[in-house]
Amino acid sequence: MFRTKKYLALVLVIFILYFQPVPGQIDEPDLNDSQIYDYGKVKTPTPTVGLLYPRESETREVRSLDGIWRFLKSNASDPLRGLREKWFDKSLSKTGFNLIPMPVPGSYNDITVDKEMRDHVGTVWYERTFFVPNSWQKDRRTWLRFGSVHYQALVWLNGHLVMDHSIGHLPFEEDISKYVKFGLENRLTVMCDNRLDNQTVPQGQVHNVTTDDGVTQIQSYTFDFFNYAGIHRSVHLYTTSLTHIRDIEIKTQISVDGMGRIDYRLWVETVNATDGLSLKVRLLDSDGEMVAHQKNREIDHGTLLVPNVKPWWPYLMNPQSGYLYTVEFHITQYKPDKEILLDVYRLPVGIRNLSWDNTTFLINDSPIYLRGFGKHEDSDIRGKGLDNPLIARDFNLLKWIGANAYRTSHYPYSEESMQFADEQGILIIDECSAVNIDLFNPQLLANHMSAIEQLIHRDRNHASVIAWSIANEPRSYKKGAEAYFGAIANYTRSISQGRPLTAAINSNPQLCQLSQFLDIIGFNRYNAWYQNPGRTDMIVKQLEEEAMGWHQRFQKPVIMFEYGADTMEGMHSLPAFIWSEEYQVVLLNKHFEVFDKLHDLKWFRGEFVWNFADFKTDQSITRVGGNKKGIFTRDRQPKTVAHLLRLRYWTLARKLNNCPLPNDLLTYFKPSLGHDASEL
Ligand code: GCB
Repeated sequence: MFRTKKYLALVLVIFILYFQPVPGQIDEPDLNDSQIYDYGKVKTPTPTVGLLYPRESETREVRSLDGIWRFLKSNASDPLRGLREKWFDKSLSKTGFNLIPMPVPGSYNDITVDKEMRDHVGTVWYERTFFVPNSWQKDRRTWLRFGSVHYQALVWLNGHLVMDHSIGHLPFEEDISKYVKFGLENRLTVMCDNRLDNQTVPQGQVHNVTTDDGVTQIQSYTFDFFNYAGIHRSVHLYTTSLTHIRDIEIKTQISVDGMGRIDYRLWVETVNATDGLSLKVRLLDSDGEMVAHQKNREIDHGTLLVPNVKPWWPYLMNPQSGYLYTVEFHITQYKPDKEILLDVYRLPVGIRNLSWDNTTFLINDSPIYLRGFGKHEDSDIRGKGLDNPLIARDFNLLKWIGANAYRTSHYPYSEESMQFADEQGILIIDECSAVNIDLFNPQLLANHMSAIEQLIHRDRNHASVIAWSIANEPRSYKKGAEAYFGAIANYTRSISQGRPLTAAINSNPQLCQLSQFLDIIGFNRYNAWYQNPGRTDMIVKQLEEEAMGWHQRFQKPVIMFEYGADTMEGMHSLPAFIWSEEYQVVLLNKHFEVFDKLHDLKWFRGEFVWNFADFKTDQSITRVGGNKKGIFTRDRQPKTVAHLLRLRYWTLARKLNNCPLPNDLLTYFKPSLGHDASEL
């Protein structure tokens, strides 16, 4: 019976993939710019459950499946051949094609020296084998979890389809206990499809083009970063007891008398009766000392009170930033003669307040001014693959430069980086993967809502996350945008978990039909770069007027989410000329002048340079080896401007939160300044 169901599911998947509208090739819905749909009929996503980050405990084991997998690239002209021929039924080596070694996690694009591999459009196949011990069989569940695969993944275990997930940059998992062979070898097969169309988030188009070698498919997209693909984040196996904690939601608050409060909800998956189940909760401080505890007959919710709480503060806003407690949940069961421990899960938690109104944005009742970056997950060879040394280096650079925030432009970043942000006190504007969306349509809305739902579900327990960004540079000036964004914003607000809504907008205050639905207005503007290139004398007035325009029309706090200039490291020019290091210095300096004026008006709440580091884009005549607007090079070394930005960010931190300055900030001038930022 079960086999029949699985068979039908596979047929359905093949059918869906086969008839998925690949633009320019098969039927495309007639999307026209001016059509306004009735979005009220679009079903909201089913809330995700599960996906707790895999953590070991007394009751849970975690095993990594990272490493070198076997890999096969399908022929671009026949991406579904592997499905038709059921390559998942046997080892990929039986296909007769050449398999190559492929690191997981990682993007596959830059691993080989093959242009076809770099620019591949369509499906690729990954495979590996693994063993699980017999001891995992009894009274346990075995879960298989992917940190992310871009864009669509189908996963088979020993030939059974166990997962199907779309939208890159987000985790997914399944209980595989029924399919796993305990004490024997297991074969795991993944098909990954990188094609983007008008309904995917982000959107793209696949076209047929005629080349010297015949007709081939190419992927086009309007967003400005390379569409890296593959198994981008770690793959884990983990075990739980049959009765176990499936999901946790945390909300924190601090009252005026310094009492911290943690409200938690648990989703506990139980087997048979829930009689005798109880929950013990312990809160440990960063030294591992217990500071609060509770025994609870209700196993699905409760509140912990924490006297004299140590609040979670952003970096440089308080000497003790990024303070994390650990909340420990124990599910036990009372039998007549004993108490059995069924599950333990530990979650790091920062306790803080977050609030905002029409002008201010407060953390622990103190106003926040954000100084940071738009970033990318991008590096040489690895592409968008999870890379812990890179994450650690980036956080060291953020701290060196005195930043306190970044936006996860233009998609959810790895869970490991979110954990770093909590620990280091770096504030996150958490963005979903809706970049440059256009041609609004109901299926896009459904996928966009799902992208937001999965993002919020994944990241809601992070103290570092202070806002949800629902889109980057959407075509919010177009007819149809109001209905579309009204629907997206309503939905996001209904699940927003105490965070404000924002977006990075490049329309203008008069035309934008999205900003009315936001709590914080973020805008992107490239004065003296895309607008008036070379004219650094045309920044100040225009920028000031634009920022005022956003606030006047919407009466909301305003943040500049993007500004900057492409800069070739090592290219110098005096006087400054575009693309030179000097030009980036002058351009940023002019922006600082405006930011300082705006800051005095209170509602201007932050400045984010584009970009933290140089990054790879698709090939284009406006890009020299990628986007070069980085303050750091792609290999994370500073350009000249990094020193200027460092001076600014630290000066701001000193002025606003009176933090001590680093000794090497201005080595020569330091004695005369005596560390008093007002003299800088
Ligand atoms: C933007 C986009 C960003 C680009 C940047 C640029 O407005 O949001 O993705 O990379 O401009 O440098 O063109």
